Amino acid sequence: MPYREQIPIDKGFDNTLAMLKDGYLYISNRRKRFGRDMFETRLLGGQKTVCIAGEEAVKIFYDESKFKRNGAAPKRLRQTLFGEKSIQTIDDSSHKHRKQLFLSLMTEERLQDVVRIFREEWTSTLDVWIHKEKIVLYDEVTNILATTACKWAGVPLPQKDIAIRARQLEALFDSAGSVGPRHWKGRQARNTLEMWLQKIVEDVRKGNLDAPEETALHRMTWFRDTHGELLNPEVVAVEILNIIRPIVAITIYIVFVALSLVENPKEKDRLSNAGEDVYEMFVQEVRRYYPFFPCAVARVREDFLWKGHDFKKGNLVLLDIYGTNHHPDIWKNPDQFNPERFKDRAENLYDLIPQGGGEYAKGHRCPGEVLTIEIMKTSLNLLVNHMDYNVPDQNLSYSMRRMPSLPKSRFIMNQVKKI
Ligand code: HEM
Ligand code: MYR
Repeated sequence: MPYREQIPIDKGFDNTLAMLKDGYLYISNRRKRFGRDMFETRLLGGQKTVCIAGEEAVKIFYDESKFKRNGAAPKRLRQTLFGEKSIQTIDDSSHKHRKQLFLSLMTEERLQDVVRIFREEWTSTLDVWIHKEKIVLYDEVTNILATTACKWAGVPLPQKDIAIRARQLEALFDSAGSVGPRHWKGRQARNTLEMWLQKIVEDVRKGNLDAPEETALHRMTWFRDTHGELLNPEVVAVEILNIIRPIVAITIYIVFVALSLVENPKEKDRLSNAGEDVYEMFVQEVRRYYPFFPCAVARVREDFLWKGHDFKKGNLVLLDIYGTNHHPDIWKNPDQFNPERFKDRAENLYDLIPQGGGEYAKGHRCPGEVLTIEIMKTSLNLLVNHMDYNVPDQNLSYSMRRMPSLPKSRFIMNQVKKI
């Protein structure tokens, strides 16, 4: 007889409110209480859900024969963060085929392009910052990234629209983990942005707008699915947003980079004019340490037994991203910020998972991970070596309940100078 047991249960008909209340720590708090990396709960309308964490859990979660994504993401996420019929919600051959489209945009050359555009935008904005009494880094970098993302993707964005589009793109990720007005703002922003991009896709198809061959706009507009058909303009718009929106979301990581320099002043000295590897270690630790994506969600494809638990077809499973990045079996002193932990660390697809785990082409791991790391390294270099600034008194604390989290003051700087 294979070994079976009843895993701990977080009691209640629907614990969605408790999840929103505990935020990033919902799964970790219960794992600690139960002394197990796996427990059962009821979420999202009382659906039976198994929460899992740790390296072994990442391996099973990214085993495609065991889990699927279609029908897993709740409607409120599709209406804000993901969009309908997006890559996050498909499986098997159509997923792999579409994943190649995303990965084909991330060539060495194209990554250099995005970094170059970003650096140019930051540098010209710095000329404006030096004349301002103070700036809010989160808002400024959101605008810089919206401009960068549209330029890189081939999407026309007139100067007068930058601030408006940047706020709408921000609303897509800012609304995903919230209820009430903040959530509604995201849904509205999605409708507006999808309509804007659909029109652009139709213009490209009619020959009224030129999209350079290497851009996401061109590639996605002319991409053919596994049946050889072009995607509907609505789906193209959804997937272009899957490029532009997360590039804008890097603003959160950049603010956490700035915060980490305040919280760890000694690190700043070590970074000034240090080598590429030191920058890489630093941003890896920022991605591990600070809260961003709380968990990933999938559904059981067919019944299977794992570590004594019967996973039943259709059950929801949440992989604890934040908790795995702080798991004591993987990370020594997980709650200390220490970039040195990445020195000579062997690459592992299943332990550092701020942007998902497993292999890029086979599963749902984030195709924008290298781009994110490169943009973060560039920002760190700009903050440390190319500008000087003062961080006045402000509330830099960040909540473990707000998803996505970010410092309350959104990082105010004054006396900004170029160096
Ligand atoms: C998927 C995080 C930036 C494009 C994901 C996943 C996570 C994630 C956790 C889901 C993994 C899973 O479901 O198993 C992040 C974070 C980012 C970021 C924290 C920092 C801002 C980016 C960037 C791009 C991007 C810059 C593109 C330029 C995508 C796409 C998917 C995805 C298209 C869906 C992949 C699939 O379903 O196969 N990301 N990401 N992300 N990300 Fe990112
Ligand atoms: C992006 O894809 O735009 C990048 C990251 C956005 C993170 C937003 C996090 C908010 C909470 C989402 C809950 C996910 C539960 C499955």
